[in-house]
Amino acid sequence: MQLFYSHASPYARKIRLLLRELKLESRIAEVLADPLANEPGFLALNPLGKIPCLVMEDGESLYDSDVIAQFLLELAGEHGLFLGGERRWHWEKLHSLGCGLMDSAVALRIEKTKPAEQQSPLWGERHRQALGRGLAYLEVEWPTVPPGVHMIALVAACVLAYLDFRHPDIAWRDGCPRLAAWFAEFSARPSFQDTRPA
Ligand SMILES: N[C@@H](CCC(=O)N[C@@H](CS)C(=O)NCC(=O)O)C(=O)O
Repeated sequence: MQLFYSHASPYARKIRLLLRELKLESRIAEVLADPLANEPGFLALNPLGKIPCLVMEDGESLYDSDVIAQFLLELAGEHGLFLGGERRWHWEKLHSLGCGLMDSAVALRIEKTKPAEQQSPLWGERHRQALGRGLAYLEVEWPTVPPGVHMIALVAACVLAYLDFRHPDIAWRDGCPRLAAWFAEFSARPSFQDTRPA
């Protein structure tokens, strides 16, 4: 099987972290890809032209990152990483919050890379505000989140690392001391070190 990824993509990093945490690296080859290159072979695998994209043993491709994550969890026989139990819907919401933060951070990056005259102050500010409110909520909720490796932790770690990488001006640690303390510990994991943006 193959996983198409780029170093900078936080969505791809989430999957690369999961591969390592599930010890599936030997079954899936990682293939560096540039989605903006519009390479026909890649577009045939994912008509959306996005990474991550996984090619399964039978040659069929899978996207997006949440579908790939579910496939990998089933492959590894590990069903506990999407938290369940009495608070299941709360955990699902926090997972969605992390995914939404990722979307806002990537959208803000896209906004910043446009030529100045094409940038939208309105949308730039809207993404920044969503990030600010979402991080503040996650900071308050974080003590209730179970320790260990699960999808909420993987998504949060990839978002926070991406903010450091692409938006250091946001200085997220200033308002999020609990997340900062957790992130300092989590980011020492070999899976995280091994997937740092090159
Ligand atoms: N919802 C998708 C988002 C994937 C995504 O937007 N990937 C970006 C890289 S960070 C990409 O490939 N962008 C290229 C494009 O939008 O054309 C997922 O979770 O996999």
